[in-house]
Amino acid sequence: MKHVDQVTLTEYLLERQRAHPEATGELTELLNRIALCGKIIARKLRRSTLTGDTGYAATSNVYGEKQEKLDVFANEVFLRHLRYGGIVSIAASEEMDEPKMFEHDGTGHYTVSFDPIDGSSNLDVNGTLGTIFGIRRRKGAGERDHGLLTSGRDQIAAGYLLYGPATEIVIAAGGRVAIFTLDDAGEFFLSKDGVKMPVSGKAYAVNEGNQAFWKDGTRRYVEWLKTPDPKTRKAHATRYSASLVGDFHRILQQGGVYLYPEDSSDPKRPDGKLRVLYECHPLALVAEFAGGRASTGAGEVLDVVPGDNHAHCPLVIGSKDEVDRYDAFMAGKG
Ligand code: FDP
Repeated sequence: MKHVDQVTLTEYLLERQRAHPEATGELTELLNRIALCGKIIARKLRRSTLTGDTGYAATSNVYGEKQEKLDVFANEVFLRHLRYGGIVSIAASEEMDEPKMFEHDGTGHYTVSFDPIDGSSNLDVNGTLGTIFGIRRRKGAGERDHGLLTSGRDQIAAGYLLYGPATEIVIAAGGRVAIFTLDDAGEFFLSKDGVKMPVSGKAYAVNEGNQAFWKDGTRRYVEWLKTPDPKTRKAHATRYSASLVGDFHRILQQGGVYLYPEDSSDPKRPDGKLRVLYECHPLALVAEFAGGRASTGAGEVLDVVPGDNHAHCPLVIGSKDEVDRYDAFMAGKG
């Protein structure tokens, strides 16, 4: 049997903190709170198809999308546990029109952006789900949105929770990516440290039903993914789960590429469906720290500065070789 060091998330974070004598412990506390939110959400999800907690709430979000009851629940869990202790000044979520400014504003050193439930269409069918988060240091109180609307490179940590056969939390911080798995004792234990994404991989994830609305470069690229390599006679395999977190988690460990490109299906949303602050920036940081890449097709996702807190951008994320190749196709060199 493989020997696994039983290192808890807290122990791991405290060890990492020791390498930074100037650290106050607030980031460790904040990451622990996010992990706590994940445990609470996972507990609710486990029995939601029995308890009647699935299905739509009476509300819609800012994008006009009907909110699931569990979207609303998960958003409230985050707000409840980010509120206390004066650590977080602003929390911005895909499910709220405006960021929530906590009352102790002026003392909280961090801003948190999050997507409480990613892959909502999987809620009713017990499919894979996730929660995505990005953490920035708060800028001066006088500044627009306290520094929330900045480049993804300003994130000091980011990551996601995955609710699958096991609940896992993936944290990218200090140039490193680590995965922790929730066990029956209610603790997250380190399962992989220093995660490196393979430089190329054989899986691709995209909603091909949108093909008619794609740019020519995207269409030709996906054709290339499906074309067998003359040496191996193998093409890339389609792996699309309708959960960005679920697809990304596979790609992080086995390589490949996920795309939600710009498409012309909705003139109000030419940059595709995904939101810069809540989905694209955090996962781009995880990808980059693991040696992968995230591109819009015209530049690095981490360099995108969102115009508002619900801005969108195209996302092509995964193994470096596959993302480089996408950029080449978009530049007409594919
Ligand atoms: P969802 O809206 O269901 O939360 O984050 C958005 C997202 O899911 C991704 O998780 C997923 O990959 C994608 O949208 C699914 O969108 P399509 O239904 O358009 O394929």
